[in-house]
Amino acid sequence: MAKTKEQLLNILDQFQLDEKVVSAEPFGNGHINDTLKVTNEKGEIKYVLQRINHLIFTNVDMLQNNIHVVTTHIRKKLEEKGETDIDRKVLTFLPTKDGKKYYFDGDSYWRVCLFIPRSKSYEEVTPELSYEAGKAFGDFQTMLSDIPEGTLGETIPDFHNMEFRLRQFHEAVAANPAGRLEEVKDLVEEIEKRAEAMCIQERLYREGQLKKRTNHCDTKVNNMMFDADSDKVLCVIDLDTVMPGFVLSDIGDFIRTGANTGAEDDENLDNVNVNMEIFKAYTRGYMEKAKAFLTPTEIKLLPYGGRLLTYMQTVRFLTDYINGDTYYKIQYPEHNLVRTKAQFKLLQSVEEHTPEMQKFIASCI
Ligand code: ADP
Ligand code: GN1
Ligand code: MG
Repeated sequence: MAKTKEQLLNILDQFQLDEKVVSAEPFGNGHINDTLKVTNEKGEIKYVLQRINHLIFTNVDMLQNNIHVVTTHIRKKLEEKGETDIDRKVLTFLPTKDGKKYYFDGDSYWRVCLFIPRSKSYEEVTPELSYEAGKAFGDFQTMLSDIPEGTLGETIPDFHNMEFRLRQFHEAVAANPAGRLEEVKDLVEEIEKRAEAMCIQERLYREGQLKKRTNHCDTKVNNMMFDADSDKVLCVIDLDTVMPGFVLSDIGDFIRTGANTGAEDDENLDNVNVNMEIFKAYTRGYMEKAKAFLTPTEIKLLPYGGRLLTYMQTVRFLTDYINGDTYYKIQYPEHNLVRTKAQFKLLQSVEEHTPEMQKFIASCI
């Protein structure tokens, strides 16, 4: 439900803010939550207000508890390392006046964090930024690698479980609720051809050869803040999906987003290809940090990360299109189909470049 300015200010008033705030305006372009920037009387952006999509994150208590554990853990690590300027290096969420981690206004769940000053995010990256991003996500996983098993819940159960995503896809195909199946049958066939080969992680896990670790699970380029002056990464943001899962998520999703020469919803498929310079830079940065904690089995799997996450996203967009757009926010009726086609084009490009990717990763070890 859309909120008036007065209602938004009233929501903000439920939180322990240090300053008087006067406006909350839309910010960012996520597909799931609603994000607003909040300004003070001088017109400075001070806070970020988010409405949590509780149809997707159904357990808001677990979600906010996970985020609390992760941000406190990172803060402690940064303090131990003797870092300064810590409020710009980890998100700081503010409690409500009655000490809760979120506010429920009767229909929506809200949270507030500090806006990170003198920072910027990118929708597209250069190889230099990509290298920084690789190091930052490698660091992020390293810092979280000693959170004891069982501490964090799965905020979306089986979020990056490929077998589960294929089950949802098969259910959509069988039910065909929006009558769109005929139009996408070639894409359905392409998904089926690759299905078995894309479920390696789940099989290895069942056989006891792969463990779960704490992943970010949404390592899109715009989910990290860079320092406005130095272009070094300050902070990893968008922590809703930080949860136990398989290791390929955090290399794969960056390659899927950062190393795409086109847009995620590009209508011109000629624009969409994998940018190998971005891939190499990210992988080099990531490996520098992640080498220390990766097991030999995980290292063997890495070259397959970009392919897997691009395939998974193709499956998820297509499932949503077949279901009649019930999950992702769309801007026009064919949006999920356009996203599916662009994602599939990217997958084909990643497949073509797989031998080159394998060779490069081997050279980083
Ligand atoms: P979404 O779920 O909508 O992707 P994000 O948490 O990623 O939400 O926020 C969207 C955008 O808002 C980010 O890409 C970033 O540019 C900006 N942003 C979010 N949180 C902050 C923050 N604490 N400080 C500065 N900018 C932020
Ligand atoms: C969603 O919230 P946002 O837009 O960063 C989605 C990701 C997808 C992505 C596709 C909770 O991320 O998993 O990869 O869209 N998040 C959730 O662009 O489903
Ligand atoms: Mg985001």
